[in-house]
Amino acid sequence: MSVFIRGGTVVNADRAFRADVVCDGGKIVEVGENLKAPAGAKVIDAGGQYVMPGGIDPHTHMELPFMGTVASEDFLSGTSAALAGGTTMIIDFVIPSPKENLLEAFHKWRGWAKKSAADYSFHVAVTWWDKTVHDDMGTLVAKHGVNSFKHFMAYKNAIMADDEVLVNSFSRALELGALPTVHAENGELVFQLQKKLLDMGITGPEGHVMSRPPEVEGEAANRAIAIAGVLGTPLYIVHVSCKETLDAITRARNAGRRVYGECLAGHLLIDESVYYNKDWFTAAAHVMSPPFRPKEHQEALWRGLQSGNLQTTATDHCCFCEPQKAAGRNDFSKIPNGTGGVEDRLAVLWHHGVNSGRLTPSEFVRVTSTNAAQIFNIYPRKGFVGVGADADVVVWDPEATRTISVKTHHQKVDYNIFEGMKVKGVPSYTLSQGKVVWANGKLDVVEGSGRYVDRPPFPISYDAVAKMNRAKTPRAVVRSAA
Ligand code: URQ
Ligand code: ZN
Ligand code: ZN
Repeated sequence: MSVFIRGGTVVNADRAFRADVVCDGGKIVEVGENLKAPAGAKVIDAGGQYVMPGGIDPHTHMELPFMGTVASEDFLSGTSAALAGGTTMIIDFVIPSPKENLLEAFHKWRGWAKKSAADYSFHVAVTWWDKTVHDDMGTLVAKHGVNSFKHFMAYKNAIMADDEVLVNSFSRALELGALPTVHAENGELVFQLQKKLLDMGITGPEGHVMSRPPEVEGEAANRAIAIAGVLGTPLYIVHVSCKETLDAITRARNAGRRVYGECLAGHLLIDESVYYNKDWFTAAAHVMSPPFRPKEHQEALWRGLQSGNLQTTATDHCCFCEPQKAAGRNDFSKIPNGTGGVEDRLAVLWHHGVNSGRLTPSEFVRVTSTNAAQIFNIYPRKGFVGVGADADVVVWDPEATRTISVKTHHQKVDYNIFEGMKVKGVPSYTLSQGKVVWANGKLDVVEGSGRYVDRPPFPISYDAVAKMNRAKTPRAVVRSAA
């Protein structure tokens, strides 16, 4: 069935303009003024509303096995909640355990994700190194549409990548035309600070934020940027939470480096006071890494989005319910790390970003959808309202209001980090592959309708960089030795 979205204002990253939009066969087939509705089309009246590319959340962890448990949100419930909030695609993570074969892990995660109700893709984490990892990275790029590899610089004795893994994997990514990404926290510092705090008898959630000061993130960000610089690779830093990391990215970008930064809706709006809440679970529910920071970091992150030194927004949606968080009741280092947000990202960013005047509607589209599509090489199929693009569209009512609450959200988790937040601007319709899946406050999704989205590598620019890098290094070394 075709859908005719009439009378709205289309908002893309480059401009906003009045146009009708026709969706048919899962694609956008016509965009223009005063169009005729195709016979039999479902008509949506978008008068006074915005017609935007569906959100892309480049950072989620549905049903992630982590810290001795499994995230409560699965791929069906998580993608459904995303659609209810106007996000039409997620990029999740395959996270092999050390020594686990990357291809086997990839196929395991692909199996879990089959139930998705919206399109999805996967970054693959490199958590160890040997020849098989080198080879499997090549297979994942060549045969399975992976163009980004994640490295956790935190989580010592679990999935932490040391410098040997970082240098080998970044180099391999460069050869493949894939993008290295990092969770930038110095895992050794965290490990030692955790021990020190526990020895001092600090066992509550406040110990979590005390064990991960901003400098712990800044050091890792600077190190990852330096490694990428020596090797000549671009770099994407996930969940930038503090000024130290933003400053490192800004310095690199001002020097002409291709370094990207992602920030979370939570880090833009929630501060570290949550960890000192008298109610243990309320505090523990907010335990995620990097932790929520003192307020001054929030304004810095907003400036980062406004200045273009941060390119994407995400949620790091990784949910654990109270019985799961209770594992750390007497030891904060055992509280499963993760919070939710996939349903609320667009609304909180619109309310605090656009309604506040920090972002224009086009800048909102840029940081919630288009930049992620371009960085991960799926634009203009995704992140664009235009002929030929996937009909992943959100019709946005700027006048409608909502109070965010665990009582009404669709996320499978027993708290909401934005609890009680009143927002103005919510999705009235969400279309996924041209089907209306959210309308009048109701979901109408089909389990398993989501597709795995291949993301091609960027061979051209990286090859050129690699050649330049190889050419430069040997001669320079020979000359200085002479
Ligand atoms: O570190 C991550 O991104 C995963 C394990 C989710 N948990 C978190 O605290 N961010
Ligand atoms: Zn992380
Ligand atoms: Zn994450």
